[in-house]
Amino acid sequence: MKKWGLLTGALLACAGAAIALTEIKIQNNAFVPQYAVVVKGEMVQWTNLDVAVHTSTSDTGIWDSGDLRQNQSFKRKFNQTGTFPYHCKYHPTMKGTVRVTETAVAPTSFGRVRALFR
Ligand SMILES: [Cu+2]
Repeated sequence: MKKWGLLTGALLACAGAAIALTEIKIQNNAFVPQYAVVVKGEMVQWTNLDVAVHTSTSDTGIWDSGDLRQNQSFKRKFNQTGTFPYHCKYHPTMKGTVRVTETAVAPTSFGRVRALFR
């Protein structure tokens, strides 16, 4: 039942033609998924589920979420194509990448998504 509710919500969000939102969880000192592919103009939202404070900080200084406490989120719209690596300021092992494409990538297996980052 809950699953269907979530699915319906996602479909309604699409029907409303709102800006697509890709959600990245920060959980157990990791970004999940670590690799995200979005289309130009879409939003990415990071939500920290850990008790520890984390950040989403661009490796090249493009963005910095500031401190995200548990259940806090940070949203950013990606208007340029490219590959954008980021990390957590407090935990150097926490790394992630957002890849922004010009057009939608067809539904992919993890392998195909991974291949985009090579
Ligand atoms: Cu962290």
